[in-house]
Amino acid sequence: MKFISFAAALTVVGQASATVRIMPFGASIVTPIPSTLFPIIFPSTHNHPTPISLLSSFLPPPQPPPQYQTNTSQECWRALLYRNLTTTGYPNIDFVGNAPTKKDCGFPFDSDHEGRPGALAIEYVEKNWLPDILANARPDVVVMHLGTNDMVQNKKIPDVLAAYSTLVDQMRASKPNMQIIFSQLIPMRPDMFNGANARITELNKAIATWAPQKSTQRSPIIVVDNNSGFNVTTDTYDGEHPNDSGNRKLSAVFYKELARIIPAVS
Ligand SMILES: *[C@@H]1O[C@H](CO)[C@@H](O)[C@H](O)[C@H]1NC(C)=O
Ligand SMILES: *[C@@H]1O[C@H](CO)[C@@H](O)[C@H](O)[C@H]1NC(C)=O
Ligand SMILES: *[C@@H]1O[C@H](CO)[C@@H](O)[C@H](O)[C@H]1NC(C)=O
Ligand SMILES: *[C@@H]1O[C@H](CO)[C@@H](O)[C@H](O)[C@H]1NC(C)=O
Ligand SMILES: CC(=O)N[C@H]1CO[C@H](CO)[C@@H](O)[C@@H]1O
Repeated sequence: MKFISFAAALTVVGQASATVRIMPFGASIVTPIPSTLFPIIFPSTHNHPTPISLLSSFLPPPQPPPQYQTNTSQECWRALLYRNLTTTGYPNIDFVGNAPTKKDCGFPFDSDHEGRPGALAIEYVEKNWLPDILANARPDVVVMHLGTNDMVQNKKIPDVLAAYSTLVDQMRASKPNMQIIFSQLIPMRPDMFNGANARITELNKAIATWAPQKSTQRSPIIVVDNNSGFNVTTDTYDGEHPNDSGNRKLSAVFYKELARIIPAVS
């Protein structure tokens, strides 16, 4: 009997440690622009429509081989998040995604992600990228920060919300109980891109209304606020992309929700 309960306990342990696949999803705030490619393939400033269509022609698969971005002070929130989760009781995670850029943050972490520098939410829908990406990556959880470029390019908020809804539908088609951690957008220096930050603020407000309507019990959309308390002067290196300080903030916000979700889905 003891043996049986031991086996049962093992089974429980086995179930509890089933791998949870987590896809970081977005644009250059999810992965930085590889300096070796910039600006040839990946657009940096988002007001260059031509490079964006050039970028589009590379996506989705077949993918170029990974390009390692080695600046350890830029945008390493995924690395901090991965290390923090795996060392505090959540080792059973696998970051997934098909984007080619890998990041060296000075310590080992799982650099898989779906961050496309310059990408718009609207563009993901127009180009119908996500279904193939999901079919390959097969995430259980999506951690999403996407929409900054839509605001930079002055897209209409209802159109961005419609794109978000389509992306969520595609996620649920891939996995009916997809868990979606949906980040409100970090701020941007107010003088950049014709005052895009004001539009980011509007979009964040719209997200707060849209998300609960689109959320379901089976596939919740959990909105996280990465905007309040984020300082573009001290938390970014260029007015837009997080530096070490900003990375710690993003990581901590995502950590809080993932620490709750991972045990529930594993
Ligand atoms: C890393 O990025 C920061 C911020 O852009 C920059 O100041 C620094 O010079 C870069 N370091 C290297 C080695 O490229
Ligand atoms: C951001 O940090 C700078 C420099 O410390 C400070 O002057 C500014 O007031 C801060 N902004 C916000 C919104 O907290
Ligand atoms: C970025 O983060 C580092 C580390 O927290 C900090 O020392 C630096 O002042 C920040 N600001 C910029 C503009 O790099
Ligand atoms: C790391 O995890 C702890 C909880 O164990 C959390 O309080 C902290 O904010 C996290 N830090 C980062 C950088 O994610
Ligand atoms: C950068 C940061 O941590 N910002 C905020 C994240 O959201 C909470 C509210 O849920 C704020 O208190 C933080 O300041």
